[in-house]
Amino acid sequence: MDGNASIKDRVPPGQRLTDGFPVLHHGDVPYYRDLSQWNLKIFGQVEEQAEFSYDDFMNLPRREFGNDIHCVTTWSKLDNVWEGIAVSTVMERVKLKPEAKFVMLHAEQGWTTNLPLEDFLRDTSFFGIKHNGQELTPEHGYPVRMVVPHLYFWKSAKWLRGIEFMVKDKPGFWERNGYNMYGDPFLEQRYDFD
Ligand SMILES: Nc1nc2c(c(=O)[nH]1)N[C@H]1C(S)=C(S)[C@@H](COP(=O)(O)O)O[C@H]1N2
Ligand SMILES: [Mo]
Repeated sequence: MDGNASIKDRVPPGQRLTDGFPVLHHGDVPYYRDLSQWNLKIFGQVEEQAEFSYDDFMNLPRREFGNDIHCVTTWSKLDNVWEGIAVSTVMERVKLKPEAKFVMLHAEQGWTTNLPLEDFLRDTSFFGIKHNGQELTPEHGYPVRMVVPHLYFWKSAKWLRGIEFMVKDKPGFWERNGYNMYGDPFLEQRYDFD
């Protein structure tokens, strides 16, 4: 296989490549002046609720992640390099109840998105802190966003503030508004009827 063919295999059906990094979201960008009140809450089907302060979270060990991202509005961006915190690093501090099967990610201003637990726990999913060498801008989710590259990018909650473990799947913000509950870009699961 030549190089071009393999790039083609990395672009899901109906997607076009962009070199830019478009900004997309519902609602207002939070511009934090002070992160002393910031926290990340872990709740739902856990033995004990947990909460990270900004300093606790930023002091967790980080590593580099490389991936391709696919937005449901049809742009894909290949070869992103991120600095982030592995989901397993956070989960070392959390004891899940056996009933936990789904996750709701909670962002600033009540924005949410849902995904199955096993997709959240995949070793390609992570908490993103830097993108292509730069700290995330407020528009792209500063100080921390979820990154779940194997699903459409709307599952990658910007301005992440909470992780809720659930027994049953429940729709998040876009999922209540016609988007797919799962969102596999290679299967073109864009809308709820796909
Ligand atoms: N908190 C929050 N996160 C969000 C969204 C949002 O509206 N609020 N939009 C999602 C959607 S639809 C997309 S395509 C990506 C866009 O991320 P970007 O602006 O960094 O490209 O963020 C996702 N994360
Ligand atoms: Mo999106």
